Formats: sequence, C-alpha cells, structure tokens
Amino acid sequence: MSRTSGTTPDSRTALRVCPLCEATCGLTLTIEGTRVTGARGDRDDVFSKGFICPKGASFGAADGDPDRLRTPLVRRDGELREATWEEAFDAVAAGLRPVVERHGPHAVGVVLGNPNVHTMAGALYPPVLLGALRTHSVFTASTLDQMPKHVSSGLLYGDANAIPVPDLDRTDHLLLIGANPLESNGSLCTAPDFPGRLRALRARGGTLTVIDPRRTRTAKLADRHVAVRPGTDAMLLAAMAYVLFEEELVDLGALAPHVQGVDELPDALRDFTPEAASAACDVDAVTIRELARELAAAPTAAVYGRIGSCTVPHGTLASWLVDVLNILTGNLDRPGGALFPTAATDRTPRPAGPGHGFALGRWHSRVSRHPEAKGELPLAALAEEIDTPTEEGSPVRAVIAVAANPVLSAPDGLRLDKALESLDFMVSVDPYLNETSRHAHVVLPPPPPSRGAHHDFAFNTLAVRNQVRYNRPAVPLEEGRMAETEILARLVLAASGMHGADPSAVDAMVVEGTLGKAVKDTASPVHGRDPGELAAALTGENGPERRLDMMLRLGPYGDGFGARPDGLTLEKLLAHPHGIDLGPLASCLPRRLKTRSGKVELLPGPIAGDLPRLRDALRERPAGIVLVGRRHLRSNNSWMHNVPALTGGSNRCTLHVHPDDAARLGLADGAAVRVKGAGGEVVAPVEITDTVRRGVVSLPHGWGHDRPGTRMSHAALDPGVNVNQLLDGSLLDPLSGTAVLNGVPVELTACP
Ligand SMILES: Nc1nc2c(c(=O)[nH]1)N[C@H]1C(S)=C(S)[C@@H](COP(=O)(O)OP(=O)(O)OC[C@H]3O[C@@H](n4cnc5c(=O)[nH]c(N)nc54)[C@H](O)[C@@H]3O)O[C@H]1N2
Ligand SMILES: Nc1nc2c(c(=O)[nH]1)N[C@H]1C(S)=C(S)[C@@H](COP(=O)(O)OP(=O)(O)OC[C@H]3O[C@@H](n4cnc5c(=O)[nH]c(N)nc54)[C@H](O)[C@@H]3O)O[C@H]1N2
Ligand code: SF4
Ligand SMILES: [Mo]
Repeated sequence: MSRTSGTTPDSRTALRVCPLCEATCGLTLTIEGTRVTGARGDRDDVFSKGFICPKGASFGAADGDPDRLRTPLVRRDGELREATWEEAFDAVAAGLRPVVERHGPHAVGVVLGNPNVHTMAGALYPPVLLGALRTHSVFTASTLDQMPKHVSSGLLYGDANAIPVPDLDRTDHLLLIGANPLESNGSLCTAPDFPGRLRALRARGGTLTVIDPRRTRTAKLADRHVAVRPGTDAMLLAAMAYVLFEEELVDLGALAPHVQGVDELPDALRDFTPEAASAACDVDAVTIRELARELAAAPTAAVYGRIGSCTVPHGTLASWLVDVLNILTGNLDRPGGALFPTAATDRTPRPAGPGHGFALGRWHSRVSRHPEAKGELPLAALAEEIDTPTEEGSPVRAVIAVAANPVLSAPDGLRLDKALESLDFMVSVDPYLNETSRHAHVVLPPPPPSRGAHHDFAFNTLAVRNQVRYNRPAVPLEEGRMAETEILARLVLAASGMHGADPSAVDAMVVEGTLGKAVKDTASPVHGRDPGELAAALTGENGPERRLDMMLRLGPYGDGFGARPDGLTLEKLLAHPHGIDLGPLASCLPRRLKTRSGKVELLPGPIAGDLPRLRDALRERPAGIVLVGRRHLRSNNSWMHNVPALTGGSNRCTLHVHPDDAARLGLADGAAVRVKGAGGEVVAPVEITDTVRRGVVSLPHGWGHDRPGTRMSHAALDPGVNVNQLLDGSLLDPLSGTAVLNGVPVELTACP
C-alpha cells in the first residue's frame, strides 16, 4: 500500500485480485479513508498485466453497496432483526444441533454457491464443515454448472479436479463450444483478458471456431461459427471422433503409451456418422467432417467446452468427448493443446502409478434416487429433498447456505421458496438479504471484499499460466464486523457441537491433520519429520494465513519446510505483491493420473453405459422452440444487479427471438411475451435479433428480484423475471446430476 498524489490527502492505493469473475485480474484500488473510490488494472500484475473489465472497474461500487448487510440478522417473532454475533451464533448452534440429534446428519442440507470459489473462506472451511457434519445432503452450484466436467475428468483421469485447460497463448487452433468469454471473461479457463488472447491467437495465424446457437460477440470474432441446435453438441463431437477414426486421422502422439481403450472407441461410436448427427444437430455433414479434419491438421489444437456443453441433457458425454477429441489428436497434455495447470497449493506431486480411481453413485438422493457425484446431490433436487417425505430417511429439516441463491439460480424457485420456508432452521452466510437469505433464521454477513485477504485456490488450478498471488485486506475490518474466514470457522464449531470454542482451533486442527499425513507420505518433502515442529515453523498473522503458508510450502513449488530453500513460502509471496509467475503450462502425464489402471481410461463404464441414450437422441428432433441462456459482461449470476453502474443499457432481462420466429408468432419488438415451460411461466419483453438461430430463444438468468422481504433496492427497480421458473427440476444430465438449463422446450404467446 502506498500514498498517491493527486487525490485527497488520505487517499492511498492497495492491490487486490478481483473476485468478480474467473479471470482473476489484479486491480489497483484507490482508497479514501475506508472507502474504495476507484479501481484500475494493475499493470505490474504478473498474470493480468493491467487488464480490467467494466465490472472490475466498478469494484468500489460493488464493495460499497449501501444495501450490504452490516450486522447479523436473527429471526425473532417471525422477523429478521439486527443482532450481535454472539446472539447469532447462539441461534445457529441452538437451531442446528437438535436437527442433527433428532433426525440424523442427512437432515442438515448444505448449499454452497458460486462465490465460494472466489473467497479464501469458501476454499478453506466448507470441506471442514462437511467433514464435521457427515451429511449426504450436499448441494452446490456445480450441479448447475461444471459437474459434467468433474465427472468426465474423474472417469478419464481418476481425479475429478484434473481439468485440462486450453493453452490459449500457444495454440494454433481453438474449438470453443458453448462458451462466450467475451461476456463471461472465461470459465474453467482462467485467463485475464480472454478477448485479447483470442485476438492474439488470430493475429499469429491461428484459427478460432465457435459452436453456439447464438452469434455471440465471441462468435463474431471467430473464423467460423457453427450455430448448432441446442443440446446436441455431444452428437456433433461424437461424429467428429467418428471421422477421425474413419479417415485415419487418429494420432495420440506422446500420450499413446498412457491411454487405454482407444481400440474400443470406434465400435462405441459406430452409429455417430456425420450424416446421422447432421439432422439432429442441424449442422451439415460436410461441416462436421471439416471440423474434424481441421482439428487433426492443426499443428496444435485445443477443444474447449463450457456452460452450453455442460448444462444440457448429455453434458457429461459432451464434456468427455471434448477431452476425447483432444486425446485422439495428440493435443492433450502438450503445449499448444489442453494441459493441466500446476497450482502452488496443489498437493505434493506423486510418482506415476495406479491410484484410487473415481466412483459415482456411492449413495443416492432420498426421493428420486439420483446418484451422488463428487459427494454432491443435484441442486435441482433440493426442494424435493425438503418437501417430500419418504418411508426411509428424514427429509432435509435444516439448511446451511453459504454464498448461495438457489431460489433464482436453480430450477423452480417458487417451489424452493415454499420448501425453505418450511424448514426447522436455516442459516445463510450472505452479504445481502435476497431471494434465498430472506428465508433464513440467521443471516451472517461477510464484510465487503476490500476487507478480506485474497488468494485464488480454485482458479489457479484452471489458469492458462501457472502463477501465484496473495493480497492482505486492502482496508482493515471495522469494529463489529467479522472476517468471512472467522464466520465460517465459527459456523463449523456451531454445527459440530463445539459452539463457543476458539475459532482458531479449526485451523489448528486442519494443520495438525495435514502435517500428520504429510510426514507419513514417502513422496512428501517433509516425510519423516516432526509435525509439531513443522506447525511451529508456519508464519502468518492468523489461521487462514498459516494454512496458506502450509499449503504453499508442501506444494509443488514450495520450500518443503527447508528441503528446497529457494522454494515458495507465504513470506516470499508477501514480498511479491504483484504475484510470482511460475511459467507456462507443462506436460504432467502420467504423473497426474489417479485411475486404478494408472492410465487415461478412454472409455469408462459409466460413459459406455450412457452412450445408448445419446444414440436414441440421434432420432429425436423436437419441433418446437427451445430456450437457451446468455450472460452479460456487466452482470454476474444473481447478485450484481444492485450496482447502478452495472445495470441498464443492453444488460436487460429480455427474450431474444429470431425475426422469422417473431413474425410467425406475431411478436413485436419490445412487446410482452408469455413464456411457458414445464415449471411455470414468465412474461418478458421481446427483443428481436438475428443473433439467435431460428427456433431458439434466449433469456438471461439471475433475474426476478421482485420477491417481498428482500433488501436489494436498486435491483428491485428493474427486477426482470426468473428464467429458472420455466424449469421443474426434473430434467438432468443423469451421470452428473446437472440441471438442464439450455435447450429447454418452451411455448411462446404474445401478450395482448
Ligand atoms: N438458467 C440458468 N441458470 C443458471 C445458470 C445459467 O447459465 N442459466 N448458471 C448457473 C451457474 S454457472 C452458477 S455458478 C449458478 C450460481 O448460483 P449461485 O451461487 O446460487 O448464485 P450467485 O448469484 O452466484 O450468488 C450466490 C450468493 O452469494 C452471495 N455472495 C456474493 N459475494 C459473497 C461473498 O463474498 N461471500 C458470501 N458468503 N456470499 C457472497 C450473493 O449475495 C448471492 O446470494 O447459477 C446457475 N444458474
Ligand atoms: N459477465 C459475467 N461473467 C460471468 C458470469 C456472469 O453471470 N456474468 N458468470 C460466471 C460463471 S458462474 C460461469 S459458470 C461462467 C460461464 O462462462 P461461459 O460458459 O462462457 O458463459 P456463457 O456466457 O453463459 O456462455 C455459454 C454459451 O453457450 C451457448 N449455448 C447454450 N446452449 C448451447 C448448446 O446446447 N450448445 C452450444 N454449443 N452452446 C450453447 C449460449 O448461447 C452461450 O453463448 O461465466 C462466469 N462469468
Ligand atoms: S474480467 Fe473478471 S476478474 Fe477481471 S476485472 Fe473483470 S470481473 Fe474482475
Ligand atoms: Mo458458474
């Protein structure tokens, strides 16, 4: 932090990595007193090099939003009232423990939302909470998002978190499926200035192909745009793999000795001829063949799929096929292709060899018997797990929601509203009183981001360049506020019958457990050492910092507690406020594999078992209109519509309709249209645009801020409608439990 001239005498600057999307741009904040009054891109940031987007530039406005809660709220006589932290945690302990004791651990549901991947607290404490509760009722935003990719990675590589990312800066050919990084700034591919990196790809002679039913800003940048019929990418990708075999274009390159199952693939894919896929996908067979040939011919290439390839009926198969294509063309794990990042806080790399593998369906949801995936049940099934009794097992009676707004983010919010209202107890850790937290008995508000320390545990494992950054709080915590790390540590204590204990005990316990395991691990740099001595050597101002120090030192670049003296420590990181660059992505197979065979398992059983369903889909061709989503650069899921600087203009909740469909259905631009789906109906203004293909309409998510009992005054002025009300939660990708949010059949009627 330093003083700057030119503004008021008490103005200064502080560095902070932006938590508002996955790009993790380094910002230089201007701070006057305790207020963040400006944000610009940090030109010295080792990763983002000065890039900033309009959302990052509004960091101060989002941080200083007057509607953010300042004190805990506790429900008394039916009303949420301001309370002290002590009262709030007393109420949490008193609300949760009886539910566990009376109905068992699974009666407590834990709901984790997206912002957890953007906070240190969200990375460090939920695993401890889940470990303490031992509940099977775990629901996260992943089952509205990337769970298909986790399942596919779990099956292929034995590690659900081993997600290859496209080597954006070096690839010659990028095939981008169902992603719109010009609005989203990228996802499962952390890359500050994604748009600039795509332009650089084209400038160096590379090619960009975009597959999307909408002609997005990203598609407009591309060499080729393929407007696929929503929900059919898995068939298109299967047909591309078919062509690779048929035309003898398969070449695994250096990966060949580490892959099993290649020989079984042609038979498994035999029905997916380009001609068969063509009708289902509405992409001509010639184009499908060209896409496959271009991929095989490129010196290096990467296939990358995101939301539009995940939140669809065959999301896991599509996610698997993305990697299959990378593997068959020799592009997995090689520079210019798709590689696994190595984050500074990753576990100690271990020697190659067989691992524990990945299992699906170790337990099932109570009502619809959905299999668990990665320890989670589908968020789309939360409402029924609360409101539907069964002969065996208790319904969910209490909910702990951390940074989650499922009433807007998940299917059928009206049903979820009722279900949450019926709970014995609910606690929300959330800065806002919104559509979901209004149902809580206790709301625990974290301070604004400027008041918290920051490290990207999750996104560094998905970044296009290995690097590490850490920021201490830009502004000190005010009297009466509590860091989110402490809130979650206290929540762990309250949920596990240790209410009132010192929250630092939670960190100490994790440190003891982790170091205890590390010293017994022959691959660890601290093998054989005394864990007590290692714990005493940790630096940091508080528990979370000590845990970060421990992870850095045990990690792949770490000092190994003295074993590699030049290695990374928290102290060293603090001496580099703009971060430390750890180099380009590098090959790491077979070391990274954790499958039982120790190989990439190309055709895993659950995938082979799901292929017949995809084969059946070749013959389906629904006649009606289908709905897809869209994101806007100045928005973020459900919670940023309260920042005036980021609303208005093109950031509106309108239904995009193709001119031909509008004419056929008698819909006028700006007029109201009734949209009806399986879960309900909404009325939205029509926006006629040929950026959507015929037969497809698009409505953004995260809107519908018109419920009573919320406190988001600006968002309520232009509430929009909740697109997820059109869904009834029954449509899922069966392997991953991910809700189908794209390619959903709807009916449109002009409103008089
Ligand atoms: N139809 C449709 N639905 C979708 C999607 C779609 O594409 N189409 N996308 C899906 C995707 S990808 C996702 S990730 C989900 C997101 O679903 P959710 O995670 O449920 O929703 P968010 O709007 O990201 O925000 C969750 C909550 O976090 C709170 N919050 C913000 N910052 C913090 C913080 O620092 N700490 C804490 N404790 N809370 C904070 C917000 O106030 C909000 O209540 O939505 C999904 N829903
Ligand atoms: N500005 C902004 N940035 C965000 C967010 C935000 O809400 N706003 N949310 C963040 C989150 S939580 C996430 S997960 C990421 C998501 O990051 P992206 O995946 O890049 O997000 P989207 O912009 O929704 O892009 C999905 C695209 O898929 C297309 N699509 C829909 N159905 C299909 C289909 O069946 N096939 C194909 N091929 N395409 C299809 C849609 O038209 C859309 O253009 O963005 C993150 N960044
Ligand atoms: S691109 Fe994302 S991380 Fe970068 S400034 Fe914008 S919102 Fe923040
Ligand atoms: Mo997401």
